[in-house]
Amino acid sequence: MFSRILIANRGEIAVRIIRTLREMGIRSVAVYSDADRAALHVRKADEAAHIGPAVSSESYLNTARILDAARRHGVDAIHPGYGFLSENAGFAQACEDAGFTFIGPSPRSIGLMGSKTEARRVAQSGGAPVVPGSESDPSAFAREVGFPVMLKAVAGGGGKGMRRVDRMEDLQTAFDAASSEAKRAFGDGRVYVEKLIENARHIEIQVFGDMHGNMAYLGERECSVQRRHQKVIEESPSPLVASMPGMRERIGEAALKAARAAGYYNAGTVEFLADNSGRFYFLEMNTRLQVEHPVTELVTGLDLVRLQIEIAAGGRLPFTQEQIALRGAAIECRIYAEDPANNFFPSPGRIEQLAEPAGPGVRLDSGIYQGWTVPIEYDPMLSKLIVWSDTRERAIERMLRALSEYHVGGIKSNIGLFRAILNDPAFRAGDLHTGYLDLLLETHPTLETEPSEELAKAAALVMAKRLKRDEPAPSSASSRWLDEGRRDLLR
Ligand code: MV4
Repeated sequence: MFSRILIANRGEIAVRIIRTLREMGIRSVAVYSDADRAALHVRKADEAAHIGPAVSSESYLNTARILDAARRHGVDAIHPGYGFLSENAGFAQACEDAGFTFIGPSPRSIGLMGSKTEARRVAQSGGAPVVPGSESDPSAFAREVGFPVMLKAVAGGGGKGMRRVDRMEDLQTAFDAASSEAKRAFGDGRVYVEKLIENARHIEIQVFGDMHGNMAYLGERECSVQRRHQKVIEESPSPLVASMPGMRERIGEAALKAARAAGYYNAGTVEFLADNSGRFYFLEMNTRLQVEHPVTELVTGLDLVRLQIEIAAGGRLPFTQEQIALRGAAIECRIYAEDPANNFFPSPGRIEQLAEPAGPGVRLDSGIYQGWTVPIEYDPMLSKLIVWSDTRERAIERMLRALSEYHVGGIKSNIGLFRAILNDPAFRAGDLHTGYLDLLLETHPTLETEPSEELAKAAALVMAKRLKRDEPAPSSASSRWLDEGRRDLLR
């Protein structure tokens, strides 16, 4: 087993990995940029290495500087987390060439799945259903299967270089726009075409393989609640999969077919589009641990980071497919420093107050602390709030309770938005698709996500005045203890 591991990442995922390393008795080495000198992951690690300025290209995305830190600290292995260099085949290879174990799949698997067209070919060759599509003539394809179609970047991901096309007259213009967007974003302007699957759900399968040829799927996650390709809520099990007899086994086996065809090992996620009839199509494969991995951990009882490390050290999968059972329901809310009332504009700044939820069935994977300043240079995700309960209904109730305990002061956050979603009848019914959140925001343009500042000030004034006169509050929640506490706060 490894004795020292470097985490080539930051924020909540670095903290998450450090926690498992501590449990395994492996020393953790954090890396940090100028902007992250005081970050939580640096405080929690056993050792820390400064790797450069705030700009990612000179720190968290800089292979030479990360390998340099790995050498200085004498680590055995490198965990890439998610984002940054986690799906960079060149980085995985460079780690191995420098004598460090890369905790993830082979550079070859990463490379295969990095090209969306190559990934389709691999998945199809393994026997997984893929969306009908073509790499040659988009107009011939559209004539044959009909509109709407979707143009996609070969090097794509995250919706960049993607265009919906509804009419033949628009095809060429859309193709050129998608191609130049892809060229700008990925340095690769190649575009291909697929039949568009309307109002689909985004369902993904967690897979795990070892280097001895064993592989299993660990259930699904439903990630349909998203905005601009940014996931907002994820859950496991998927309400759709849970309602369709045999679907979990069918989609799970399809995921394994795609992964096997890529010679896959370690943690991976196979993404599918699914319609309400239970048909599904391979979309792409993510060759990393994902942000939303905790919902799978809560329903399977497994520590996916520990599994990743054991497999990277040459270990065998410690279970067979038959031993995997999903228990209860888990939901994750991604807490972002952004303002839902102002078009989700990022809201970095100093965390002036922080009250964090806890209690039965509540897990908080956080990268922040009170008094820390959220840097503007990186992704504005602050934390992930994850709950588990025995049923989906109770998990929703538990999430609402946990959210009511969560206060982040000094910056804007999307905490209030989740109350609106979790109380929405369509969400409660599990009636989801990738357009769900846009639709909810459209139909409730004045969605109350935060009590207004004026209202908060007025409430504080009323309370101050009442306490000064020694009048108890008229509400049933009032008591002398409560009043005494409030008086204390106002002193
Ligand atoms: C699609 C699709 C409908 N039909 N492909 C979006 C990002 C990229 N990973 C693939 N995406 C989609 N591909 C076909 N043929 C709809 C989407 C899509 C989507 C997929 C997953 C999660 C959220 C999404 C939001 C909008 C569109």
